Parts: sequence; C-alpha cells; structure tokens
Amino acid sequence: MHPPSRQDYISISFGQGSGGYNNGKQWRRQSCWRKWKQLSRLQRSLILVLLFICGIASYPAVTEHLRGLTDGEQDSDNNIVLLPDIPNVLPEPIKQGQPPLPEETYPKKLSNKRGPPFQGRIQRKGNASDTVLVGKAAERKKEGEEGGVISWHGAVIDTEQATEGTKDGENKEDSPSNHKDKSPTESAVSWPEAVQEAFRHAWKGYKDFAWGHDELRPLSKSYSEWFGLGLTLIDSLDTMWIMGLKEEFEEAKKWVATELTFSKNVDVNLFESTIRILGGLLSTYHLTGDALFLDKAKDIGSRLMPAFNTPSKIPYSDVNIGKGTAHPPRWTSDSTVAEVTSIQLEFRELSRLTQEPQYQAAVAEVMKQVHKLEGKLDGLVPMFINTNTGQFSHQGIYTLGARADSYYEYLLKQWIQGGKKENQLLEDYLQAIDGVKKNLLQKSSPNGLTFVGELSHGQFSPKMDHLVCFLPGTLALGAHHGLPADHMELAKQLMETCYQMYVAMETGLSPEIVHFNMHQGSTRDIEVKLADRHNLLRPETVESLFYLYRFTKDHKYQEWGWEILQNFNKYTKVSSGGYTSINNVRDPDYPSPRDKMESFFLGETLKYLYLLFSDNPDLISLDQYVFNTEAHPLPIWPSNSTVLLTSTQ
Ligand code: DMJ
Repeated sequence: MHPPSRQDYISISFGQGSGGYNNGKQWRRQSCWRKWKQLSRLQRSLILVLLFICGIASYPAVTEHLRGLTDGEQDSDNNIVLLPDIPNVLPEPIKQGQPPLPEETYPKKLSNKRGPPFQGRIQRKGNASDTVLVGKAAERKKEGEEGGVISWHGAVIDTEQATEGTKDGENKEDSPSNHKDKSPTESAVSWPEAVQEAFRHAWKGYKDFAWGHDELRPLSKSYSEWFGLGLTLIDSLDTMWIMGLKEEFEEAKKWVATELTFSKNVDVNLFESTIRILGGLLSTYHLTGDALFLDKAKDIGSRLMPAFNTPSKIPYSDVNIGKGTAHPPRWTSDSTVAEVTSIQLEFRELSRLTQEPQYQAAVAEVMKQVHKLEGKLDGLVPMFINTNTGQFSHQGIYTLGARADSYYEYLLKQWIQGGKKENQLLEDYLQAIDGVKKNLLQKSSPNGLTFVGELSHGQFSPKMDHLVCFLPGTLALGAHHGLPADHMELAKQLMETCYQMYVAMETGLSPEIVHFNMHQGSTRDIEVKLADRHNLLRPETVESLFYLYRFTKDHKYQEWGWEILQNFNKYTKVSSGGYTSINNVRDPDYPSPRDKMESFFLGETLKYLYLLFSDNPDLISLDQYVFNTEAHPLPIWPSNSTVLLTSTQ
C-alpha cells in the first residue's frame, strides 16, 4: 500500500477569531449566531429539517463525486490508495469524423455500434434509459450511424477506397497498418509509427517525473515505488529495442549500467520481479548481445533463490534481495499457484545461459510437485498452494483468471522453449484445455459469445477477468506448434469475445472483469459490476490479437488493435506525458483517471500493439522465440541445447 500523500486529504479548518478575520466578518458571524439563538426551538428545528432535505436532494451528485474518489482506492494489487480525482486531463476531444469500422470488420452477429444497451449502466446525466447514450457516447453513436463513408483510419473517404481485410498474407502492401493515418498529434503516421509515438509519450512522462522509479503517476507528475528497482525502465528495455528507439534505449541502458543495484534491503515479490526484471534483462541480453544485461540478470536471479528455501520447496511469495531472506505474506503461508508456476521460463533460461543448474532445478521441482498433486479438476488447478505442506489450499475454485492464469500459459510455453520434448508439460496442458472446454466454457445470450467462466464449489459463474484474454493467443500459439486445430477455432471465438469486451463499453476499453448473460431473452451479452469498471492498461487482448494476426494474417485483428490504441489515446493519455489507468470504462465523459501507469503498459501492451501492426513475421519470430508472461521474448532452445530438461519429462 502506498502512503497517502498530502494532497490525498481534504483538510477543513475553522477560522480562529483573533486576527483571523476583519472586524466586519467577525461582527456578521456573531450577529448570525445571536439571531439563531433568538429563534424558537420549533423554528430552529424547521430550518434544520429543511437543510437536511436539501442535503438529501443533492445526494446523487455527492455520491457520484465520492465514487470518483473511492474508485481510485484500489490498485492492481488490491492495495488501497487514496487518489485525488483530477479533472481536465482526460479525455481528449473526440475528433470530427470519429469512424465506425466498416461493417465487414465486425463480428457478424453483433452490432457495430459501441455501447449496446446496458443494464448496469450508471447514468450521470438526466434520466436516460439504458438505450440512451449520453454526451460523447451519443455523439459517437450518431457519427457511426451517419458516417457511412468513414474508414477505420479516422479519415472520411469514399466507400470504394476503404480497405477490406485480406487473408493469408495476400495483398501485403495493402495491409491497414501500412496506411498513413492521422495520429493524435495530427501528423501522418503508419500504425506502427503511431505505437512508437504512444511509447515516446509514455516514456516522456516516465522520464520527466519518475525516472529510475517503479511507476509513473502521470497526473500528479510523480511516481510510486513497489520494489524501488526502476521497474518501468527495465520492463521497457526490449520494447525500445524492438521498436528501434535507440536514443531512449541508450539512456535507459546507461541507467542500468550506473544506477541499477540489487543490493537493497527490500522485499520483492518473487513472481513479479522474475517476469518483469529477470525476464526483461534476459530478453534484452538476447536481443542486444550486451553482457551488461546478463550480468544483471544473474545478480537478480541469484538473489531471488532464497524464496525456494521452504519446507515443501514450493517458493514463498516474497524475498528480501538485500538480506537473502524470504517469507510468505503476513497473513498466510500460501503462495499463489500462478505465481509459483510462472517463473520457469526465466529460471530455466538463466541456467542455460550460465550453465548453473540450480535455477532450473528449483523451478522444475515446483512443476514436478504440482503435476502430481491431487485436487485438480480435469487438469484445472486451484488458486493457492501451501508452502509448508506443498498441497493445494482453498480448493474448489477453478478459474483461468487471476491467480491461476499463467500456470496454463507456462505449461505450453515451457514445452515450446525446451524444443517440444517435455511430454508431461504438454499432457498437462492438453488435459487442462480439455478441462476448460468441459467445465468452464459457455456461450452468452443473446449473441452466443464463447466465454470462459469460473467454477466455485461446483457452481458455475459467468464471470471472466480481462486477464483470461491471454488464452486466445496461447491457444493459437499451441495450434501453430502442432496442437489440435480445434484449439485455433476456440482461439478465434474467444478472441472475438475479448474484442467485444472493448466494443461493448462506451469508451471502447474493456473493464477489468465482465459477467456474461446466459439466460434466454437477455438483451445484452455483457454486464459489468460497479467495482469492476476500471481499466489498468492491461495487455492480454492486444497480446492475443498479435498471435491471431501472426497466424491467420486476417487484417481484422490489426483493425481491432488499432481501435483499442485509439481509445487508449482518447481516454487514458495524459497531456504532460504518460498514460493512466482509469476507473470507469463506461463513462466517456469522465473515465476518472487513477493516476498510475503500470510498467506492463510499456513492457507488454505497446510492444504487442507494435508487433501486431508489423507485417514482418521475422520481427521476433514465433518459431525462434517464446514470450514470457510479461512479453519478454526468450529464445526457443536449439535441439542440441545442453541444458537438462525438466525432471517432469
Ligand atoms: C502482467 O504483469 C503479466 O502479463 C501477468 O501475467 C498478468 N498481469 C500483468 C498484465 O495484466
């Protein structure tokens, strides 16, 4: 939890008489008080009742304002952070001619109007019904209805000139990403260039206000620390390299060489620091060949090892990298299943590069134990595992979302990393996907969107985290590497659903969690609870779009990504630099900025968008690299690799 800053509080002080006011003011106050005292008890009561009624009448406005404040209290880690509600930063004005996509680029069964009628919608203005959009949402809807000749570029064009999605790489020059477009700064740029521009803007904020710190707070022009290790900077290194942002990269590299030190008395989360820091450094080493990054990777990797000194060898969640001690969270001896099973790609690679087996041995032991554990449901794992007993705890809940997600991702990716030889990983992955199909897959009503829900003690819940949107990409990756073709079909269906999680919102940005309607007669597929309306600039959907585009060459995936980028620019871009998480994707008039730019926005979201818009399949070839869960590409091992494969083989 971040300490509240001074501006987090509103202080109310009562004026002191002596010298604080001029005589006139003081006299008026005393006179008012005298008059009040002269009133009868009945008169006073009547006035108080009237004041009370006035207060109640203004209640919606008050609660709305408060909601803005309290919504800002939860960050991605469920920490409580009081944030000031700062208006006048967002959103940017919607430009004239804001386009709807051409009809053919939308999923067939669904409307191409953003913001379909929505049951849970909070109307900020008037008594508009569900079907009535307000403010900019209404403008956008109108433009969409009237603007029949507007391209996905945002420019008004003749219908004949509109580019249609092409399949299987044909007509590559006509790829929408090659077209020049109006960027937010009104210069003509291609789509990859627009992502570079977005990155530069994010980087400017980080550089100006948070340099060397973990995360930018773009509205307050300050920063927040999580581990105090320059998290955003390290997470961004390979993105800059891939985007060819040499100047920015060199500056950051200099900081790594001269300022980055891990000999700090600080507790870090094993999983987060592995995927962001170790993963980021290893991948940058591979891309650049610069030994600086490998040295730093070895340093942090070895400092994280005490986490594995537990009775069960299932690692603790936290390590003090300065003291070499580790511990579970204060309230439990459990670790999260996703966390202990999503550090393998990085530690295995560290062993391969250093030829020191202890890293790989430690993470392989975790996989071995989890493989054997009881308490799975058709290959699906519970969310927690106990570091003393090595057993699953809090059993009975199965999800592909938070706390379990990347377990499934890393089964497949370890198998790919090791050259597709570790059969047990593959079997566990295939069994889990079958388990998803059998237990968690459902269709929504009325449009039949395929979604992955959750199971809680035998009860199905149609709840899906945005985090689950990694799954279409992972399924597609598996199919590309020879797994059943129906995985690709499922990937396409889920991709459409994840895209609809954006389209259905008034800002065109997905909330953190959605619920799907399943009962016949529903008028809309997607519902959002009040507490779930935030968007943290997460990458999973654009990540999957990248995979789907790479493997199908269907341009609609690029177009969907382009829409999402534009909406990030509209609703989350902060003019002085940086992008911010927002509290309310349902309110385009006031998305309520949270004042935080997560490191994964630069490490993942913008990287995947850039790769999605690139038509060069050799730019991080998926036959040579496997991305870790923080979008850091690590090499697929050559077949003559000398490293020991996991003991689960
Ligand atoms: C990232 O840190 C990683 O992608 C992780 O696997 C899930 N959470 C965030 C992004 O949403």
